[in-house]
Amino acid sequence: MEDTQSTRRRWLGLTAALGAGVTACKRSGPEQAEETGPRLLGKPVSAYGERSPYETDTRALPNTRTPEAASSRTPLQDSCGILTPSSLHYERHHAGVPNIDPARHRLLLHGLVDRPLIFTVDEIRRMPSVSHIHFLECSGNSGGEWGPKTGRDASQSCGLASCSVWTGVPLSSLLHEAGVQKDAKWLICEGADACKMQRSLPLDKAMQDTLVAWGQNGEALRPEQGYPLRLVVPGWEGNISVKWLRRIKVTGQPYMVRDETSHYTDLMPDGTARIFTFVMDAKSLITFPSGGQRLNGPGSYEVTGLAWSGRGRIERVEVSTDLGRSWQNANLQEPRLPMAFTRFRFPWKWDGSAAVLQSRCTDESGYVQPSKEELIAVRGLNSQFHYNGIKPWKVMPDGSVTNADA
Ligand SMILES: Nc1nc2c(c(=O)[nH]1)N[C@H]1C(S)=C(S)[C@@H](COP(=O)(O)O)O[C@H]1N2
Ligand SMILES: [Mo]
Repeated sequence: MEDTQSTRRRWLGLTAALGAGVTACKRSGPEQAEETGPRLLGKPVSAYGERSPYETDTRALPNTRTPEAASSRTPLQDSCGILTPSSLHYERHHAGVPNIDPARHRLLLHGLVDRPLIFTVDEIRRMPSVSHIHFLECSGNSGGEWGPKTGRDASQSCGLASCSVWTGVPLSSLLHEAGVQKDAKWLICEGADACKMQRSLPLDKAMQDTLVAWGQNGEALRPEQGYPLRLVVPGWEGNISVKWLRRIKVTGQPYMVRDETSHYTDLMPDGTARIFTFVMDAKSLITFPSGGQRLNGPGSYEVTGLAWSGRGRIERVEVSTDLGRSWQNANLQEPRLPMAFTRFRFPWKWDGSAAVLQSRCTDESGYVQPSKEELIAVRGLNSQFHYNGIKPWKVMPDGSVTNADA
């Protein structure tokens, strides 16, 4: 520990330095900083924190008369780092957010198991848990990018994706507890919301890394994210991460439920449909500068954005500032976690002329994010889901930034 004298000497030194600075400011003009800070008490401590009243980012809300069966979007353009605050995590509900009392909620695990089990939320929370950072992305994200009029800003283009640290029990622990029988191959997972959302989950993935999560970003899940229990199926389309989880039935086959037949299938150019396209392919997005933002004159900027892949880690992100003629590696910020957002940064000197900025990522499987043209060449234009094409932003000479087709 430092003795009081040396602490005081350091403190005096600091105030002397500050004093000199303040005096210098006073001499420089009439707009001196008011001496409010040290004399007035600030707000008292509070039981649950709030952000600064000067911060105004919000989720983008849909223009719809049925907001219970809709989605809100994360403002990725304003994001920093790799985590999404829970209050800005995108939402996708098919029947609104149920109000569930955790004391009365139960999770039933039955079907092809030796011991059917009913878990209370307390019992789940008592089991050994893990915390993992994973993105969640709706496979309908960027659906508008298939068309001629694409998203005007990062949220509109790509805001059905967020990244949180999820805490929960590996689903494999619950399955071991129940004793999975040898004919078991699939799990039918059901939510407690009014639509009783169901999805069929292959047993392999359930055993590998799927979580029954109860925590999000250091506290309980938000009701919008599935409080008190949800599945987190890392790297797979958001729809299969069933929220408000209340039942898992172990079966020998998938059930071909509504959300894997009428939706969440991909109609191909030849009229056949892909089904059970679970994995989210690698994708990246420049968040700054992005549509709706404005550059304040030519000079140095840091182009930054996010990249992620359902197949593991992001290995490489390249940035082009010249309509795709040349590409250069961006810096990847650690930690670079599998199936999580990775932040990339790229120093750029803007000369003030019109420019098109694009990012292209490669994941650890070697998969390279396609251009819109490459994607359409394979998938055609019948698909609503799984769009992961490169997103160009256009910087205009006046500094405004728009989508490239504006
Ligand atoms: N029970 C239930 N689970 C659900 C949904 C739902 O409406 N009900 N929506 C799904 C869809 S389509 C997605 S993309 C994700 C969205 O999760 P989030 O709202 O936490 O972002 O949850 C999935 N799980
Ligand atoms: Mo979704």
